[in-house]
Amino acid sequence: MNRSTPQVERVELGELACWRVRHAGAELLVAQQGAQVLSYRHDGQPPLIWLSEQAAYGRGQSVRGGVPVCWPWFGDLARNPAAVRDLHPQDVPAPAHGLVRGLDWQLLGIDNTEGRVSLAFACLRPDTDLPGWPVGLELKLTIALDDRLTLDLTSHNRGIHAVTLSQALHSYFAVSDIRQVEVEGLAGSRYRDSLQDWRECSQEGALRFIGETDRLYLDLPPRLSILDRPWQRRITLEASGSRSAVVWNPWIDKARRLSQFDDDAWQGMLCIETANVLDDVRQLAPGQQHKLSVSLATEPL
Ligand code: TA6
Repeated sequence: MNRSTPQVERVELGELACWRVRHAGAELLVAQQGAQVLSYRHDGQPPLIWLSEQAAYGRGQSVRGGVPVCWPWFGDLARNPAAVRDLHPQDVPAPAHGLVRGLDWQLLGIDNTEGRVSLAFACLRPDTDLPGWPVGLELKLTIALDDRLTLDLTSHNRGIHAVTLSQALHSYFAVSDIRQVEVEGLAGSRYRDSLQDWRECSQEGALRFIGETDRLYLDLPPRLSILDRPWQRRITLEASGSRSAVVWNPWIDKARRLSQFDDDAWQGMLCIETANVLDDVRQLAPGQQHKLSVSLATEPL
């Protein structure tokens, strides 16, 4: 196979139209629904992006794993700042992680130049009124593969009112054993612990895992990494347009309650979600844009 010429092919997984990209010894799989990265791996190595073995490829539901897009709010709307909550009608149920991860997105184009393949998607506000989608707010995701994988999530306020967003690129990473990895770059940052009634805590040193973990970190540097000694690698995340991230592992009990998730799958995955949450939510004035980006790579130890 010619390693320099990227290959892009359309494939069907269950009910979902997907795009498989092969380039420079790496393979990327993206579902058009939700513009969801499903998997990303380099030949001969364990995957970077984790995909559940119980994944269901059905219309209207997010696939467990990959990088679901959480927008125009992250998580439980009720736990968001008032400026984000106020965008959504009180009397309308608000799905977890917003409105777009199970919607059909439109492929705007595939660009294949200079050793970089990028797929651009747009999520258009459905004709059927979708309460909670701020009028005039447009959403695009560009997914680019060269020696790393870069996701750019751009919100553009073409409306006449200011809009405040919380959002996340909900990235699931594959790890050898959650009990033997650590997250670097969080030291000294404050975080809200959703498992301790959202109280504010401070991170001492690198983060290691001894149980269910569900934390929203704030005031972060651009670079975080997952140090995985058993797999002799470090996964790096370079963020821009973001000073916050969510770190999540369900551990044993919650794993049993999750859809599309083997009871023991908690051992081999870790979510680090590049975000704009809590103090880091973003207000867009009319005409303004905001780009939330993350670039993923792996380095040998
Ligand atoms: O990002 C962490 C989190 O909010 C967890 O609390 C857990 O609910 C996870 O997202 C998965 O959510 P989902 O709706 O995809 O099952």
